[in-house]
Amino acid sequence: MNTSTHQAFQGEQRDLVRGFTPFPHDRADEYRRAGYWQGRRLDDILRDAARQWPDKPAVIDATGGLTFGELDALADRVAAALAARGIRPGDRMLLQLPNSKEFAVAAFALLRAGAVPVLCLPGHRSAELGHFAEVSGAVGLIIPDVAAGFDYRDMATELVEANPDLRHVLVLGEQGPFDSWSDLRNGPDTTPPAYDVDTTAPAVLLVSGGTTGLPKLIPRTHDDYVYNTTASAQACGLVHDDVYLVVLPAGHNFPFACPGLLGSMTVGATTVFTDDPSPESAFALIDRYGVTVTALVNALAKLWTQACEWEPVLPTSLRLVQVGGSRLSREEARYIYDGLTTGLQQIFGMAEGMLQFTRPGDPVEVVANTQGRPVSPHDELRVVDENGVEVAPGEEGELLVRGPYTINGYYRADEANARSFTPDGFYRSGDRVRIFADGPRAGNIEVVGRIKDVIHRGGETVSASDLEDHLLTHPAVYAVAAVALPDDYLGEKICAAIVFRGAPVGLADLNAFLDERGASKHARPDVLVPMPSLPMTAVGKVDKKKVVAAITG
Ligand code: OOB
Repeated sequence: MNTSTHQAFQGEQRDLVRGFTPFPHDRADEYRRAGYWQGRRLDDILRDAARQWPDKPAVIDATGGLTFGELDALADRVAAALAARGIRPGDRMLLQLPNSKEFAVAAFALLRAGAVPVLCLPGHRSAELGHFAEVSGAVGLIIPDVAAGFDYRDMATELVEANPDLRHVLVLGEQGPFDSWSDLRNGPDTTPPAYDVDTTAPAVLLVSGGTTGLPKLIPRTHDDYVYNTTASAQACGLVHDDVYLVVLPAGHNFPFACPGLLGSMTVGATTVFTDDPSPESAFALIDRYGVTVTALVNALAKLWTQACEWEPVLPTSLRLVQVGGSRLSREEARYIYDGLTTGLQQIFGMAEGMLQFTRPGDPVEVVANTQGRPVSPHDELRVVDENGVEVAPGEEGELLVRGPYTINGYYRADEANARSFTPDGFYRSGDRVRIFADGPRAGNIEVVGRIKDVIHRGGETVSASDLEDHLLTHPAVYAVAAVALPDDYLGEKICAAIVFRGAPVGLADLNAFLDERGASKHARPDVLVPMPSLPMTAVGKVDKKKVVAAITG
């Protein structure tokens, strides 16, 4: 590389770290000394897998498969083509492909080129993508032509008009007015230009999972994310012969790296992709490839459990089903454990970093009643009251976290950072939890709800998750969201949006049931709205904003 090109590359990489909060030096040193941070690039996970198991299938989808050797060579080839088009190390690129092996090719090609993928979900639309492009300063995007009836090229046209910095639009399928992904993929084999990588700088930008406002960007560094994947793979006891199924959107942290696609690679396990989460289709795939591990959100885990009652082909090869992303009541956990698999593993995770897992082999008491314990011995957890003071062991409070793979700030978001991080670098999760201090669950966490998920009814503050838990014990209630509706007299009134298993139950009967259970007198729904299903976020969590919008019109 000549000197002026080298300087240009350095410049791009400097721009990447603008608005990025690095780990403080003392903690970084500690994580290196502990052996967690190894100075490895994220795409070295693939490089190393290709060296060790070149002929083992790495990724499979409906159109075929690629071995680790093939995927590695393809990542190089596409990376060289990206570089030839002017995509520089440090550049950000929005990646929004459906679940497919092309997602893996694109993610690794970008990483190989030194570019930073912004991992969007297929359900994101121009409002989110425009926001990600603007905040990240992305130079382009990679999209499918049409998926699930939505034309991503139309959205790209709109985005490019509003944001001329998006110079590279690559389309998988019919390219329309843009460039063709296949041209890059099917070009000649070449080696991408070499460059230095600072493994303490961001490798990928994840998007935050909140349902309030637009998602924030979450910078995950090479060092922390490599550790995230290897530690997750270890906590799941993932082995070479496992077969992992990506059924949640592949760009979400959970199926991408907890342990997901990346963690599977660290042990040479094969990853199968599907963009059809229906039990009928997924069970057939699980059977065909002998899938042993997968990651689900609650709603999907319950749907699969229900389907076990009638599907002719059952997912018997599964040894571990990770369930996480939102609260799972004890009844729901037990339902999944009994009906789908005793290999249930509860995961409490966040794109911001910290992960808590129950472990294979844990007693059912722990698996069904807790959300597990930290993945790293160096995860630091604090449970605090509303004044930020630590509560007594076993008491409820807000969870603050810090550790070897938890971010120290959102990307280019000073205001949010001032709110979301303590001066000593703890992330305020907004989750209300307790950590069991004694008994058979000692050391494990329970997520009680979101700090702000409360309904202010008259002078009372009612916890939505409390009420949801009570209602979920009713045999006719399949799913529920307790939400606040505006009320002239009370300020807010309590609404229960309920999906019933069969015929709906009336409000008076439900309230009599709550009386019988001894639920707090204040936590009684004022309004009951039966729904065929609850509206979901892009990854499949109940979206309460949309529930309220659906009810209030
Ligand atoms: C995962 O990540 P995100 O970033 O989409 O969402 C994080 C938030 C958490 O702060 C918490 O509020 C909620 O989702 N959450 C749970 C939960 N797991 C996540 N709430 C209750 N119980 C659980 N088990 O959702 C995510 C990331 C990696 C692995 C798994 C999930």
